[in-house]
Amino acid sequence: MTFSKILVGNRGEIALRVIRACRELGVRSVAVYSDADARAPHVREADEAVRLGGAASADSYLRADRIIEAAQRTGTQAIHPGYGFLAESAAFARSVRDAGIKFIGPGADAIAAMGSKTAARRLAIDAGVPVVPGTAEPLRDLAEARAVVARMGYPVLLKAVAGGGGKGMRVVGEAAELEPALAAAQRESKNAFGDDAVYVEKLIVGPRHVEIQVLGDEYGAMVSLGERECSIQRRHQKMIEEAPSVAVTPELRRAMGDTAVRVAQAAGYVNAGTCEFLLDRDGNYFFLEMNTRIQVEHPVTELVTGIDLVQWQIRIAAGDRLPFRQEQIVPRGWSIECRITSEDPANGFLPSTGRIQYLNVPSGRGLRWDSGIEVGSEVGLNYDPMLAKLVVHATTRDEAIDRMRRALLELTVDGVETSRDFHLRVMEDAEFRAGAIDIQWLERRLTTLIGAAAPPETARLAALVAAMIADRDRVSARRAPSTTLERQPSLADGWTRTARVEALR
Ligand code: MV4
Repeated sequence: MTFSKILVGNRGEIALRVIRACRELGVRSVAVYSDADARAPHVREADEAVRLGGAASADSYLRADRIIEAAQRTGTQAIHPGYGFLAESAAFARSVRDAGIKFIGPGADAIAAMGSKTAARRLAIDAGVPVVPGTAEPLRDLAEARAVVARMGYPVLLKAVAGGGGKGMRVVGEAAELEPALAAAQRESKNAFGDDAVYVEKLIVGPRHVEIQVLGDEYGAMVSLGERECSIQRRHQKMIEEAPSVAVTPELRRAMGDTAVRVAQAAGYVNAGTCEFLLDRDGNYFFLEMNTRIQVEHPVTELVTGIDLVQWQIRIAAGDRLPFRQEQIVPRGWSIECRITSEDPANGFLPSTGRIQYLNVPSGRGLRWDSGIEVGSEVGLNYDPMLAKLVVHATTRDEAIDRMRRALLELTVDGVETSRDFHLRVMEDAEFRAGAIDIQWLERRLTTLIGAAAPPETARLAALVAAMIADRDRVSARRAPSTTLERQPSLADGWTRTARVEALR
């Protein structure tokens, strides 16, 4: 390892994830933090820490200049950007390199090429990779849009050239909708990205969202690490991911893997990256875009391949060669990840704020808990609502679902509302168990998945008192409540916490 010290330009669970990889590699880590994070776990766990500025991201984790200055001041040789914030900023990657520091990720040119969705499409088309029918250049005006769409047929999807993550997208079902949809897509793109360029694709109806992880070194070697099934998302925020996908056979895995490697190599890609595909009901797949960062859901790939993606990101940046041959990489077993967020599913996933009062973290066989919070953490509105990722690994998909359900029943987060009960309902859902999911599944099933009635006010009050008593027992006396406890077998009445069940007697 040629690095002795790395700066982690991020916060929360991904900062801790990178710090852990550094420790295992024998590399010192430098955390950066905002005023809101002065006492955050990532600051404590790193070997050194540098304050960036105020709580707002714009004053801290988005300050490229201060992050680079912190790296120089602490004598670090490399910066890991995590995900979000500056992770996919070609300008940041370039500034880091120009400062004589290694950016742990692809080159600025590859980031820029994949940042333009039309450039990525042209790259894929030139590499002979299937993309959704549509344009590879921005639409000049309404007349051109009409002409193009007349040839393709409705429905179509307008997309922002600078997009990704669904912003600036508009479905157009018929000719009359085209003019207002084009105006809306351009306006939204301009607001979100400062660029109103929009292009058009045929709308694929009812597909799955399947992505392929790749890893490439600086000497041209590249492998694909199998797929992740990411169809369970709400408003373009993924909520549950798994690896492998029930829809992917070994043959399809090989074909999609080769395709992902072809796209990445065409872009001169180095380090970890992910190619997103739509997979339709007939098993046809279409390249959508490439994410040039480590992704939130990378653990499911780590658990089925046994390969530490973050360690390899660091080793690749340090100039190591990949030692894997493609044939050696075979997914083993099944992994599922639930993103535990501070959102209230019963209230339209409204972000919830507060201090974490009590936390019972699941443990036992086949579990992984990647989290940025602890008891005492203040959950505010400055950053992403994801509190933790609960990840399981088991032999089969059925066993992975059973294990995730068991782990969710063990999980207690007091102090903020969370998505925990929502995830439990998904694990108990027959369609999910059958693997009958696509990108519209969650929206379609949302009312049943958040449907359980809240208990009446008196029960709430009784439950609160009981929880306080139980909490006193747990925290002060460090022992379980002495009453006989009975765990509800399921979420049938939407009310499972042990102490509260007790209180309702
Ligand atoms: C599509 C699509 C269907 N047809 N493109 C969403 C974000 C960006 N990565 C690309 N996305 C999609 N592109 C065509 N031609 C479906 C999605 C899509 C999606 C669309 C609506 C609602 C949820 C979605 C979840 C994943 C992907």
